[in-house]
Amino acid sequence: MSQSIDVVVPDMGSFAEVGVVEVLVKPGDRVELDTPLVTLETEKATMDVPSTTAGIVEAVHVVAGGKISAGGRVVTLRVDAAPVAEPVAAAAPVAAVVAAEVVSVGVTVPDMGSFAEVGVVELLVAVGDTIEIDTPLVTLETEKATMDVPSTVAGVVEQVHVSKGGKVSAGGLVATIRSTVVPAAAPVAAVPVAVAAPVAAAVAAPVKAAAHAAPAALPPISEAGFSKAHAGPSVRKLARELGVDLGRVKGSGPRSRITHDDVKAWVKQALAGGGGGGGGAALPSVPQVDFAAFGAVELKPLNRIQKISGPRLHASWVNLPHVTQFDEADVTELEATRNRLKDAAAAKGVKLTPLAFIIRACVHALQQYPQFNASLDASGENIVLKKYMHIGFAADTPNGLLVPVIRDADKKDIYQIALELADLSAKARDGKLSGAQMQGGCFTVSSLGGIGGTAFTPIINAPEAAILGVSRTQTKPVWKDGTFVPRQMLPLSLSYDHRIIDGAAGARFSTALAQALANPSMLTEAIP
Ligand code: CAO
Repeated sequence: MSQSIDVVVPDMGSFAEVGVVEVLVKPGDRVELDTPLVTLETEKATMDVPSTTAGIVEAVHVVAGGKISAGGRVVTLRVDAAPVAEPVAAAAPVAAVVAAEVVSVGVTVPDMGSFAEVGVVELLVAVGDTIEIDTPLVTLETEKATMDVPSTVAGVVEQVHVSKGGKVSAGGLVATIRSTVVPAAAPVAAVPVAVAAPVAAAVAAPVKAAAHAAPAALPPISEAGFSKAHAGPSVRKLARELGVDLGRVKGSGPRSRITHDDVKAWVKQALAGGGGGGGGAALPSVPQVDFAAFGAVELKPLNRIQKISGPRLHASWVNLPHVTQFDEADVTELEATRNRLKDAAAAKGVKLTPLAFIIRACVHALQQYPQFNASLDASGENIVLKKYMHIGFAADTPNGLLVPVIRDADKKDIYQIALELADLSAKARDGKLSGAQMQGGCFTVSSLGGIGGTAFTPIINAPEAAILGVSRTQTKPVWKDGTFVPRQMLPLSLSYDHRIIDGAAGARFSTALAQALANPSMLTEAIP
């Protein structure tokens, strides 16, 4: 004979109308005593409502995204009427009198359907770890799913037989666990096990003690992002426990899968005030939109360079208060000089583009205003003034944005700078830049002049203090000596870190830059 039992939400203190964030069972599921049924979330904590008895889920009365209060029905369970249960405590003495035996138990990969040779994407335990039944041991990933292999026994991990990046098939040994068990001959089976908790218990089961307060500094979980995040079940559980919105965590695993370490690192960064991965701890999240609901879409993963540069640009954008100063430099004389020099230079294999002159002009301005050749130190209390002048330039490559660095630009004339520009640009486009060729920059120039545009707001290449954006030179009427004359004007967009450079210094720097660009003799001089 069977009977139906409702499991209700226990008393949750002062909370009413609590959000249902996850429904963990569906009709037809078999649950055990304490199997989590739903996850609820208040402003302060995430908690599972556990089943108060073993049985089959007959009906689920809540939906993810809904609200529920204490006493509200969560599920109805069909429970087999069992012989009157002995108190659980009765089992203990029986087990205790039987000599316990330490054995090594091999945990193997369960049947995974039609999959063989499945990739091991994460090892979740190490030799010496104490684990419980169901502690996830490894995470496997097929083309279609990510799954954890749980331990079948409690004990201490004696040996791990798989390695990250390796392959396993059903039946393969995952780990050996040293476990304390009751010998098979012991009369365990004879011990009555409490299969049906008294019905009354269903009314007021305490909220599972495993409920974890969400750290106050972490942003709230956005369910849409959380549910779509590429992560295994145990990572999801950990994220729920720590109150981490998985949608904000960048995955470092294969195909950007989020690992346990990613979740922990994100929390550390968020609590240290670092903004939590790419999301920014205190930043409101961008709405998640199902684009496919509005028409056909195609998913194109970011390339390697975008994955690296994106978070760096974002970090600069959210951490550095940017101000962009716009100006124009009269480059009429400079262009005349460049045209005069460029054929002879080309004969020697040097392409004299405006950028070489612009970098020389930056050297002049940086020498006058050393706070632009500086960085704020990690404590945020000191300015590091650099006695060297390595200037980076943004290079547009088929693989994305790269910033090669011209070392000691202050010691090089325009010809040397032009040669290095061509060499480093070619290497950038061919993917042949070394790490060292992109390090140590003090100031960056981003020239879009060869492409077009009148002005833009470049993002500082943090921790540098400023970046110069250059747009396309245009011939404009300029008022000079009582009349309009055609002049070639180069648009400048100087973004600077307002923590260490004030507005007046920004305007002075761009004025000095414009003056240097207007006087090409300053730029073509030989470097002693
Ligand atoms: N106004 C008008 N024409 C300009 C100009 C300007 N400000 N700057 C360059 N040009 C011209 C050059 O003279 C050259 O013309 P010719 O071929 O007729 O001589 C042409 O534009 C192309 O120049 P270039 O690109 O070969 O050389 P460069 O030194 O100007 O630039 C590099 C090199 C690597 C900076 C450039 O190729 C590049 O990648 N630019 C994009 C940078 C970028 O993506 N920035 C945005 C980053 S996000 O902040």
